[in-house]
Amino acid sequence: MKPIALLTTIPSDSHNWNLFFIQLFLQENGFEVINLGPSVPYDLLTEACISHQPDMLIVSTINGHGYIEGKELIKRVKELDSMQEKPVFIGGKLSTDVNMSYLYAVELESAGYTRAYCNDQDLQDFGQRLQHIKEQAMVARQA
Ligand code: B12
Repeated sequence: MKPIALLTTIPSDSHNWNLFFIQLFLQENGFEVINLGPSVPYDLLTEACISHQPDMLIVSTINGHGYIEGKELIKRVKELDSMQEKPVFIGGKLSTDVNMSYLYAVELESAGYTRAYCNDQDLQDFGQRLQHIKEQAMVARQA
């Protein structure tokens, strides 16, 4: 059985090609992906976390509101017992300004994300982390 990645975005973000791209990237890296699609309300996301029990959560957001709504999202997700120890990543276009993007990424990691990505080159680092999470999930299933 493959590890499960729950893929979401923030409530205001209606872009979806980024979601398709990340879905394919996760699938190529050996994950079963549940893609909640664009404009996901917080309550729908927390319900999906409870019902699917994912091995990790990925937030892809590019509309520029990720640094605001991403903070509310992680607060709500980390209130769930089942998600407290699970890795949660956020990435995409946090801003059109490179320096602001890095500042927002730091703020989002302080808010509780395992890692916040804001540069297309970060996919290499993300891919390496996926391998680690996949191995951990397989070990946990065998235990
Ligand atoms: C297509 C597009 C649209 C389409 C969306 C169509 C659709 N069905 O998705 C339409 C026209 C509807 C649209 C609307 C809007 N858009 Co628009 N849109 C774009 C555009 C041109 C391309 C986005 C895209 O699909 N790229 C293709 C995907 C595959 O690439 P990507 O999204 O960049 O994802 C890559 C990375 O971000 C990264 N990534 C993404 N997620 C994650 C997650 C993780 C964990 C990791 C590691 C990496 C990662 O990996 C991907 C591959 O490298 C961009 C500009 C641009 N050139 O990027 C603007 C852009 C995203 N839009 C923008 C804006 C502002 C809007 C609107 C607010 C415009 C408006 N005033 O109405 C609305 C927002 C609507 C909403 N409520 O969200 C801004 C966002 C600014 C910001 N981030 O600060 C951008 C950047 C344009 C700009 N330069 O100003 N948009």
